Amino acid sequence: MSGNSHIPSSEITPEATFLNRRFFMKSSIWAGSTLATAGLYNAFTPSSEVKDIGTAIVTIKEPSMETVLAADEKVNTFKEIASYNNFYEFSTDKSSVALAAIGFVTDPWSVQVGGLVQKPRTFDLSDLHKIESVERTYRFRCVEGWSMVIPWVGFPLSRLLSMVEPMSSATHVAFETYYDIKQMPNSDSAGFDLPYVEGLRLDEAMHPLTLMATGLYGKTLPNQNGAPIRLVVPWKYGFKSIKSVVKITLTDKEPPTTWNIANAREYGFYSNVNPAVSHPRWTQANERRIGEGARRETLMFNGYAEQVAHLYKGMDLEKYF
Ligand SMILES: Nc1nc2c(c(=O)[nH]1)N[C@H]1C(S)=C(S)[C@@H](COP(=O)(O)O)O[C@H]1N2
Ligand SMILES: [Mo]
Repeated sequence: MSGNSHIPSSEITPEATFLNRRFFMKSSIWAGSTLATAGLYNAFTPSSEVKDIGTAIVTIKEPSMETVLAADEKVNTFKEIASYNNFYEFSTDKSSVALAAIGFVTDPWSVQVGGLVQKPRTFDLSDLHKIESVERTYRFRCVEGWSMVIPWVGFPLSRLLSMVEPMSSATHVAFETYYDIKQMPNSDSAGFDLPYVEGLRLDEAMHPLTLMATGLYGKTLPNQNGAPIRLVVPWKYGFKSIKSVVKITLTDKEPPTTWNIANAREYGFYSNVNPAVSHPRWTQANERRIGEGARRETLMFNGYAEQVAHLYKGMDLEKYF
């Protein structure tokens, strides 16, 4: 069962609040008003809107990590985000995933973190809820050519990785989705081998934009969006953002990734959003923002070039697509 049982209703933020607050991020919903570690953030700005919703939550301004949306960019509605999904284990029809995933058991849950780390550890939900979370509104672009703007709740993956102390030999991070043919009705027809696996370079995984999302719109993550915990890497195509994660392994090799195994010509390991590198079936130069008519131009690194371009300095992005 998912549901919002552990979030007091007074702390659930109405959608309208997000629309007015896109330049601000809020500290942990689960941890109440706990403030983020100094050092990571350099300014705290209590917002009047937060007072309006009657909570003790303090907004945090993180200038370097702000999602600066263009003036004409709107946050997608909860309904749009929760009813148009890719989660092939449940269905390959985007509008059928929500219903197919309705009974998915996401509590109890555990995430096993190991490999090249000093302190391997299995995190259960209560351990994960103790990790300080933030709200981040990110553009999200699927390689098929649609996109949304999503207000996530989660914590930077770097916080989790720091807790297990990666060894200096670790260069990459591998992720694995929960897999149970009894709970996932489309397992045999997903079109690729399960469990779904993904990977990042360690520096990508440690980048402050990289989140483990546990909610959206201030609510617990819906099953169809990858409950109870999924990766979000906003400058990469959506398929890198692996859902319902149960295993995270630090390695010294580039990990295998589901879509690359399925079709290496179409899907590379990096999969950075790049309007200049085309895909054999879908243009990457522009995109259809869900809820809008006209197509939008796709931005380099999905609009996060300022924050992430340095990670790929000197790399041929046609080759490492
Ligand atoms: N385990 C798993 N994770 C997955 C997928 C999937 O089929 N299985 N689909 C990916 C793709 S292609 C996209 S675009 C995003 C969609 O996320 P959303 O439904 O929350 O928008 O999830 C990604 N993560
Ligand atoms: Mo996707």
